Amino acid sequence: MSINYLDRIPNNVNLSEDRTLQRALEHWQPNYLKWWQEMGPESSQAHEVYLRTAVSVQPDGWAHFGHVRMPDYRWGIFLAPQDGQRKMHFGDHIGKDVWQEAPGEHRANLRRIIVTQGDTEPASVEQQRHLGHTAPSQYDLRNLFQVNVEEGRHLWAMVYLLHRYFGRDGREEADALLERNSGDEDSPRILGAFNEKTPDWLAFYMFTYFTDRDGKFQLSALSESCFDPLARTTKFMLTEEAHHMFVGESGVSRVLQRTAEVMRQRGIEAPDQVRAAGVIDLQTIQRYINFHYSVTIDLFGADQSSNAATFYSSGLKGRYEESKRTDDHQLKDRAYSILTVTNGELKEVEVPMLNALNEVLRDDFIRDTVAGVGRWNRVLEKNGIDFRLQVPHKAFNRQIGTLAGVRVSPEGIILSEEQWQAHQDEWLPTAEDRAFVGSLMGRVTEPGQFANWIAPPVIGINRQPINFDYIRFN
Ligand code: BYC
Ligand code: FE
Ligand code: FE
Repeated sequence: MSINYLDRIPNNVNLSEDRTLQRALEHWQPNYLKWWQEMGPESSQAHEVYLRTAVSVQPDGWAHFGHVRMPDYRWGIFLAPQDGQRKMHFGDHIGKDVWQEAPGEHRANLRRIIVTQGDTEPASVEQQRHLGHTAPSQYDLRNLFQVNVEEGRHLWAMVYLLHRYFGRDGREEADALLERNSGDEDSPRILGAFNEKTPDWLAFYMFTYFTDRDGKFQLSALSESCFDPLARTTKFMLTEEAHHMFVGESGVSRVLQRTAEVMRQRGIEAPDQVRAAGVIDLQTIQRYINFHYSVTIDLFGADQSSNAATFYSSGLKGRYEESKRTDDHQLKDRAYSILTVTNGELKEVEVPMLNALNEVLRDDFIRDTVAGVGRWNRVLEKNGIDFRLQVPHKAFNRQIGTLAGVRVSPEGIILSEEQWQAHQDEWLPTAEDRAFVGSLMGRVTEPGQFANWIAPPVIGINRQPINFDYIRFN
């Protein structure tokens, strides 16, 4: 299971034994590198960045740290070890051996799931490509680049599956993953949130907190898949996801810490006074939360979805922590409640659970998310600030599913179009909010120095000091 770094493409799948596959991937590799140069982190190609690289897929000690130029990062193909005993543990085929090849009758659905997953990875790199110009510290810049190279590797993970298991159409899909681009009018990325902008570092921390957490839940559901190669590759991807969410959670915490400190020291509360002190007001932070939360919960898909039922029953995609659940893992006669609008009111209605599995996963995500927002509030509490952040109502600002386009306040009150128009600037980031946050963004490059609007982290990367040279600018 050790990783072979001697091959042109590092891997632990014995790539050199499958010459056709190796050639196909070696053909894709230069296109990937070209995409990285054109659409990856701007003006960063010569920097040496203190990155971690996987050296083993075992849970302990898989990482090696060292300064590398990002284009030289060893992107490769790493799958968690195979468990030869694995049986299907949910859906219609419970008890049978898991698939080692793509099952013919589910091939199209499986490919579609892999393509959708794969599409998000380069999309996020594209969304974040400008941020290097305004990093608040070397430490943060390094974290951005670490996230970027790992999202690049996640693309590799899905491209491997497409090439290895889907023949010609898989190769075509792998090419298309480099051809769609975030926000492109003619050929956008597949899912909504991945066509939004990530214009500033507050947006970046929100994205890694909320949207990478969609990654955690979707990948967890895919790591249950009865298509074993998908389960094994997503399992390894999950080990990298934890760091992305850490960057988001600790990033927002540090912004809050700095704002709270300044508010306390100067005895100020009003947003304009807080802004005048050069830090981000809590009301703006709340509006960013409202935005990123609502576009991210849309990523779970429609609350009633026959696709979701099919994916589950056929064994392609499980639930979060499927193996730990104690029901029958078939869910044929179970119900689940979803929110709908009936006679102008939000009401819960029971629907067949199989059709509501997107909602089940969304609710798992929401529970996890709310816990972290509680940790953010403790930062405010410790600083003696009364303001509390919260996630908006599930029906707020939705574009997908039953709640799409319904006008609902963050508290969950149904509104007329006029009421919505009159108040939306209090609830979602305005052009002026973004301009203000943008005005704070300036590049800080001295080791150990931080922009005024964010507190330093508690500890450095890999037990290095905070003033370590995480980036060698060349
Ligand atoms: N935007 O029946 P439905 C990550 C479409 S994040 C636009 O609900 P389904 C990462 C849908 O495609 C994890 N369109 O669909 C994070 C369908 O279209 P068609 C990503 C949307 O298939 C940060 C139609 O609406 N992984 O890794 O049940 C950085 C009907 O919807 C959206 C995955 O998503 C949307 N938000 O559910 C880097 C896992 N939502 O067929 C990386 C794989 C739905 O009518 N994907 N639609 O044209 C899936 O499991 C499913 O495709 C979805 C959608 C859960 C996304
Ligand atoms: Fe990813
Ligand atoms: Fe991620």
